[in-house]
Amino acid sequence: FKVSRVESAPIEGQKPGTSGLRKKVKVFTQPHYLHNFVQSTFNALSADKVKGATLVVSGDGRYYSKDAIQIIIKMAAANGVRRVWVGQNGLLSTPAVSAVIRERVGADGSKASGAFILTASHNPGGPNEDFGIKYNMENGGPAPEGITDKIYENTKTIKEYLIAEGLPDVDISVVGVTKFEGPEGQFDVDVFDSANDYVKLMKSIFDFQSIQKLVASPQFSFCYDALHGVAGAYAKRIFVEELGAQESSLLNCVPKEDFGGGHPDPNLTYAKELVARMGLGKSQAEHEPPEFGAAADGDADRNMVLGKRFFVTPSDSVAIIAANAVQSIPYFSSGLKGVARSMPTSAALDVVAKHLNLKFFEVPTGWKFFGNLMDAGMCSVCGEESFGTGSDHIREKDGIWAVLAWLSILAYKNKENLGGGKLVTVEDIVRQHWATYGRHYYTRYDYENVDAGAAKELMAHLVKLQSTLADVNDIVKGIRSDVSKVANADEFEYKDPVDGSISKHQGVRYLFEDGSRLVFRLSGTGSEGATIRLYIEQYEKDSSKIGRDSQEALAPLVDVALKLSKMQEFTGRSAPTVIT
Ligand code: VG1
Ligand code: CO
Repeated sequence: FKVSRVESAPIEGQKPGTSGLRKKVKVFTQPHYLHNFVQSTFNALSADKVKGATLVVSGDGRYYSKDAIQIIIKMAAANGVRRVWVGQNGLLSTPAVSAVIRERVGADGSKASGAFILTASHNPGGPNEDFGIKYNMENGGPAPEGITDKIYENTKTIKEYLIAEGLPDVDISVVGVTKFEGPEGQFDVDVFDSANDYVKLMKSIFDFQSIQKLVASPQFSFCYDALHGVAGAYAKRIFVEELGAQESSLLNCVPKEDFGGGHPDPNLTYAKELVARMGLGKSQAEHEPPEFGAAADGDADRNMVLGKRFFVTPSDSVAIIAANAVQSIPYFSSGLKGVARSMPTSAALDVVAKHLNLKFFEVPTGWKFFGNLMDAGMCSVCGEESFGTGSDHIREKDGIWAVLAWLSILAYKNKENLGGGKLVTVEDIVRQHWATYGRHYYTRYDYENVDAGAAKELMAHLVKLQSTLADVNDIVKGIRSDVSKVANADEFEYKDPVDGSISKHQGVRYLFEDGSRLVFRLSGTGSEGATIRLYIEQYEKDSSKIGRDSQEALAPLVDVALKLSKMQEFTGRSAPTVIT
């Protein structure tokens, strides 16, 4: 092939958000749009991460992925990349990409130095929906802000991009290496099995035998919903072939370009089929629900964990995993180095950290902030309220890992029971946790696709209000007398303890005297308009009060949050789009 230099010009709006660049497919398929972003990324990396390097390119299989992969292969070749690794059919979950960067060794001894991940995660897919791309670094984690800022700057000044001419499309449905000759020498495309490296890693972390015993027990039953995302490519291998679950326990496990027309977001609103099966829907399930259910998002880095007729909040989930990891999961048997959560995630993890005397960190929203802590050996388990849980085995959150962690805890707690005793259920584990550590009532209200100007005004109003605590308390008192006083309010700012970098404006917080919190922030993953997120939390230590319905328990705080922010006044919305 030859290298062709194509003249181009900046296109507006290519700023990567919380997790890469996400836009409608129609935006991505404009002339030069993807090309500009990819070239801007190459130009933001140091030369040794491009020339002669090995790159991974794959994603959640959504619409436009296959075309994008061929474009990126040709641009990589033209920019002097030595090899591109592609998961079969272009499929690799986000956690699997992270594992491949960190673990995979090519037949010739090569190691990858980075990856383009093609996903818009939990956003819908298809010709009229979303596409996305993000770059991950040599440690397997998302590019830090220093790099994403540089990429964005490059998109504003780009004049040309490089692409290989005369390089045919590579058949990515067949495993094997295809070799090409370019002006700078050989260029290989290596198509490999999407699941092997990941499955091997999971087997090195968990005790698969003890999980097998749980799964085989007649007292236990299991259900997993991939929402037609890429998790399906792993679920069959791990849950059915390795752990012995029945094939009928897999729902929507065939990856589809449009996720079957659904919203691949594992929460109580969008994972409808699973929710009904678990006996949590409005209509009662026809059969006795399974003991354990879980779902993943499009790129399989998120997870929702359910028990029979029981929802585990993601904030509780990470706290419970942290509290039980050392006994239940071989990878952690020598102890946890520390734990971390994102700022809006509930303080359930904080309480565990305190009890177990663990290092604890609170970082801004988005997985990239956990990476530095893990690289420095300061954090083993971390999580977000947005259905993200993970550990330092990779540098992304990991949906299937979280399910295996829960199965490990269940297997451990039921070691003595599987012969015929009464099963310790998911609900038992959560209630026991609340009894020990107290309960953090928690909910998140999302207002999606709000007018961007209105959302900015609402945030500006909250930032301004936050600076005069006395006024805030006058307003709060006027709204509800049964809510405690605001003790502190601020805009969250984070100083990375490893590299000293500072991230500002990460959300407005109102912290109450009794430990309750209201947090407001704007989403950085949407593709249209703005999404306002409101996070509401209340801590209850009194064991006689930990069994309430969470929406009911939080009603007074919700009332305060909506009035304090003038939500309806600014947005015109009388109700959120989604409550989780
Ligand atoms: C959301 C979540 C955040 C998560 C991010 C990426 O970001 O709130 O916790 O890390 O999505 O997850 P935002 O900026 O929209 O609130 V994923 O599975 O979309 O990569
Ligand atoms: Co995701």
